[in-house]
Amino acid sequence: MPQEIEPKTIDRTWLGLYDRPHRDLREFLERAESIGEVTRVKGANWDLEMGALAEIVNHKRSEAPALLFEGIPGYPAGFRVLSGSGNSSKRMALMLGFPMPQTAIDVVLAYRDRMKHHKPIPPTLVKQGPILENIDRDEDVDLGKFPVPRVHEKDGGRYIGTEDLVIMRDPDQGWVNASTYRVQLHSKNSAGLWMSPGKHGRQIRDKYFKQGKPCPLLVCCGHDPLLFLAAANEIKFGVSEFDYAGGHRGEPYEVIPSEIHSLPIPAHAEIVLEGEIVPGDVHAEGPFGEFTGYYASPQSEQPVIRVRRVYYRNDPILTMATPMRPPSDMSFGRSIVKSGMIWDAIERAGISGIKGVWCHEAGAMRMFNVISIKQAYAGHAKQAALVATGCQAGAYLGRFVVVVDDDIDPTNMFDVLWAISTRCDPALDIEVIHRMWSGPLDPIIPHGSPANYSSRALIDACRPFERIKDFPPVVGATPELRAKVATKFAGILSKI
Ligand SMILES: Cc1cc2nc3c(=O)[nH]c(=O)nc-3n(C[C@H](O)[C@H](O)[C@H](O)COP(=O)(O)O)c2cc1C
Ligand SMILES: [Mn+2]
Repeated sequence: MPQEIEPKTIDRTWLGLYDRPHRDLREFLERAESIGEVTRVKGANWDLEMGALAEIVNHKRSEAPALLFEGIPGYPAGFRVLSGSGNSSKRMALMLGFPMPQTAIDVVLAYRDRMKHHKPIPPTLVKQGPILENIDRDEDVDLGKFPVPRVHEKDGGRYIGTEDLVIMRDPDQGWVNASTYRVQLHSKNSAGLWMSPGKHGRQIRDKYFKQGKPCPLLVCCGHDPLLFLAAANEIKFGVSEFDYAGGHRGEPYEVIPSEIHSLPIPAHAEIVLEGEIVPGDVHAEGPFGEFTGYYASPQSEQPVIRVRRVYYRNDPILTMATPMRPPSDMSFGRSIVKSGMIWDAIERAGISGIKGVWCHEAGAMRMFNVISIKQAYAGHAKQAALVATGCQAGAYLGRFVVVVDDDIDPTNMFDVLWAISTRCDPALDIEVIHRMWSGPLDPIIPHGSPANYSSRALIDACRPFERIKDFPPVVGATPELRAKVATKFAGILSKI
């Protein structure tokens, strides 16, 4: 058998405009700007103005452009902040190497196709890269040199890590996890780290702390948005987000071993902090306005990162995500990826007939997820709902999973509510599952509760399978009648 050789760009097209992935965040921004997907903003203050502008712009319209803040008062002219790197169908497709999308579902479908042959590609070790242009060591570390935003009015401070990667090595198995956890600026060389119970970084931290050891880490605060996509989504424990993102890119990321802990620094990143958290070394952290739309967890004592190295490029770009009452500068992009991941998980569980998945932004991209299926047998709908609510991509902080027939567009809230209203008999078709994975950010869990659980409702809004054939027919003209009448009265219709 000849060995199967997969060309690098087998299924990658970057909107049909490029034949290789962007090298880094800067090249991604150039490409996005050339198709009108970036707006530059001069003169916004780090203190609340960038956060409020992100809110105004993203509440004004869906798929708003990314905002590149430059000329930030009080900072060197070239030091920039970026909001909303991947928050549109086009930016998401550009990031992942997909064709030009017409709708969000096109991106979800492309993601699902990609995952049929996606293979993780581990990073390549290199010695040099632009991230080494500047290195501040020990007493020269001063996080205050970056225009770190205070995002919302009731936040407990400034957050240097929002669209970040917290990079740690599992002490037992040696694999590297890279995930998005919020990081608050405490002083010129210290920062706070908040990780919810169950998250991989939290599990890894606990392994070090149980042995009484410090947990070494890097915080990358500006990078290719594809790395953020991997870091901010629940992928398998034991699979490095670097490898997963590399698999989408079709080429390995280049990484440089860090000076103190030999952790992988993305060679083309913008700003990377290196340090460690130490058992018992804590400081007040938060509150922080979160993605559910609430300040759900009050200030609490959290581990302190003692920062001993800061690596940064000339004129660095800090990436910022602005959680808020949705929609936000990341909610659209996250709906796309979460929908693709849950769809993929249902199919990997062996279930057929899935026609669409959409995790609504109004449900904070996790809490109101709709699946449409072509029912093939009794119990099909509930089987899909159970996987969607229990799979790794869908389990954390979920709430409602709704399954609808394939004549309902899962992205259309009006149609979904019509299906729930008319095809779901609450006593029979709503299943409640108790004590599922959640955490302190869940507004339904009382402050300080040690029980980080919440329940799920699985809503079967499909026609009952045994009655599919004789369920009352839907009222509406046939396509033929509609077309005939629309043609005859085209003149009137064009004025309405
Ligand atoms: C902008 C943003 C900020 C986030 N902040 C946190 C956080 O502070 N703590 C946390 O536990 N999860 C946070 N998350 C969610 C995690 O990134 C997500 O659950 C991810 O899958 C965690 O990685 P892991 O699966 O390797 O644990 C955030 C997500 C986003 C998009
Ligand atoms: Mn992980």
